[in-house]
Amino acid sequence: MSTSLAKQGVGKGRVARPIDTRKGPRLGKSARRRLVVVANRLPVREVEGRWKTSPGGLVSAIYPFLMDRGGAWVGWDGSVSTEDHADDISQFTHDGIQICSVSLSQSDMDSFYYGFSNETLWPLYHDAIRTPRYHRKWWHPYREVNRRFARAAVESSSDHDLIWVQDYQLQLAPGFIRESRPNARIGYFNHIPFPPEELFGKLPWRAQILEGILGADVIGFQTKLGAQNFSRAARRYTSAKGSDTQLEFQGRTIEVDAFPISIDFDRYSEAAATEEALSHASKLRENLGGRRILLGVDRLDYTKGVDIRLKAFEELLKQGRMNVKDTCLVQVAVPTREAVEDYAELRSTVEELVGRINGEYGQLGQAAVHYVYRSVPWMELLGCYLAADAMVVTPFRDGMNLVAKEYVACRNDNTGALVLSEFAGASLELKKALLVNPHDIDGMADAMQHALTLSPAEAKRRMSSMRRTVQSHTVYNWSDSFLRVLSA
Ligand code: ADQ
Repeated sequence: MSTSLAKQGVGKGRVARPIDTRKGPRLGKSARRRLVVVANRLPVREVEGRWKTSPGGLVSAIYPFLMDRGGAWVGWDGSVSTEDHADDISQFTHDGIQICSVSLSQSDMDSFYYGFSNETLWPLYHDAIRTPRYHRKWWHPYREVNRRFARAAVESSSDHDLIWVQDYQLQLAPGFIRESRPNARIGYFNHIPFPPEELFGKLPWRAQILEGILGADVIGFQTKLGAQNFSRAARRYTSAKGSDTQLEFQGRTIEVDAFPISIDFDRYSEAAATEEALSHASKLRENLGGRRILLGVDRLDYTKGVDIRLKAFEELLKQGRMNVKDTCLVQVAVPTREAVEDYAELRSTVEELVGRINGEYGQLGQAAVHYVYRSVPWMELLGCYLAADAMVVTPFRDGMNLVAKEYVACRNDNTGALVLSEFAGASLELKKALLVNPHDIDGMADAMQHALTLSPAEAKRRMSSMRRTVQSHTVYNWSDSFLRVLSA
C-alpha cells in the first residue's frame, strides 16, 4: 500500500469544545491497551488549513480514552477526490492520537456511500420504509472501501491493541482485519437497528455481510432485539452456532449483546443552564409570540417521521383541537444525503406540507409551522430544547435517537414533555415519555395534545424519572461497558 504521509505532523488545530479526559472509560490496569477506532468519519475536520476536533457523541465518548491510553482513529476526512486514490492513506497526529485518513473518490462516494450504504443497507435495516436497491455494481466498491479501511486499521495497530469498528458502512472490515490479525481483539458496534432475519435474508450478499461482522469478538447493538436478530440471521445464513448472546464461528467464541448508546448528560445539563442557552430560549419564545411550542429536531431522513408528525399537527388544527393563536410547531431539519433521490423527494414532500399547513391555518405574523432546513449551532439547539413545551420524536424506526435524550438532559427544571415513537431504541429506556405508534396519525395527534395539557405535577414526575435514567446511563457508560467486554 502506498501510504502518503504528506500530512504527518500537521494537526495542531484547537479542540472545538474541550473534551473532559476524566470522563473516559475506566478500564482496569490490566486493560491498558491502545485502542484503534475504525469509523466512516474521522473525529477531526480541516477548517482553514487547521485540523479541529469535530463535536459529536461518538467522538466525545471515545476521544478521552484515546487521549488517555493512546491510539489511532481510522476514518474518512469528508473530502472527495475527483481522482481514484484507491490506496491513499494519510497519517498525522492530533491531540496525541494517530489519525489515519482514508480517501474516497467521487466514484467511491456514489457506490460505497450513497449506493450500497445508504440506498441498500439503510432502508433494509430500517424496516424497508423505502425500497432497498440491490445493485450489483455497488457491492464490489463496498467491499473494496471496507478492505481499504481494514488495511489502514492493520497498519495502525499491533496484535495487542483493541480494534473497534463502528457501524453499517464498515460491516466487512472486522473480517478483513481478522485475516491479518488473527489474535487481535476486534469489536463491532451497529448504531442503526438490525432487522429481523426474514427481512435481512432478502439481501443478496447476506452471508458475506454476516461473515464480515463475525470477524469481531464482541458485536454490539443498541437493543436486545437487534442482537437477537443478528444472532438468528448468523445461525441461519452462516456456519455460526450458538445462542442469541454467544456464537461459535471458525473456532472463536463471539459475544453478541445490547450496548445502548447515550449522551454526556452533564455537558447538556450544564450548558442548558448557561445565560447563553437561556437567552436563546427566551428570544425564540418572544419571536413566536409567547405561544406554546411543539418541537421537532431531526436529520431530514425518511426514517425520522417528520412528514407524519406534520400531518398529525395538521389534523389537530383541522379538528380545531389546536389553534395557531396559541400553539405552533417548530421543525429544525438538518440536510443529509441530498444526493440520494429519496432524500430530495422527502424534502419536497415536507416543504409542500409546511406550505400547505401554513397556507391553510397560519395567520399573517403567526405561522403554524416554523421550519428551517439547516444545522443550527449547538447553543441555539439547546435554546430550542429549553423553549419547547413538548418535544416530538416520531421515527418509524431508529437505532436509539439521541435527540430525545438531549431534550431530557436540558430540562433542568423538570418541565416539558416528550412524545416518543415506540420504534426508537430510546423508548426502551424513556418509558415515561408519551409513547406513540408513528404509523397511527390519530394516536400521534392525541399524544401531542396530551403533551401540552399534562398537569405540572405529572410533567415533573415523568421528566424527573427520564432525567434520572439518562443521567445514570451516559455515553461514557456505553463506551466503558463495550470496552470492558472487549478487553476481557
Ligand atoms: P442519527 O440518525 O444521526 O444517528 P440521532 O441519534 O438523533 O440520529 O443523532 C442526531 C444528532 O444530530 C443529535 O446529536 C442532534 O443533536 C444532532 N442534530 C439533529 N438535528 C440538528 C440540527 N438541526 N442542528 C444541529 N444538530 C442537530 C445514528 C442512528 C441513531 C443513533 C445514533 C448514535 O440513526 O439511531 O442514536 O446514530 O448511535
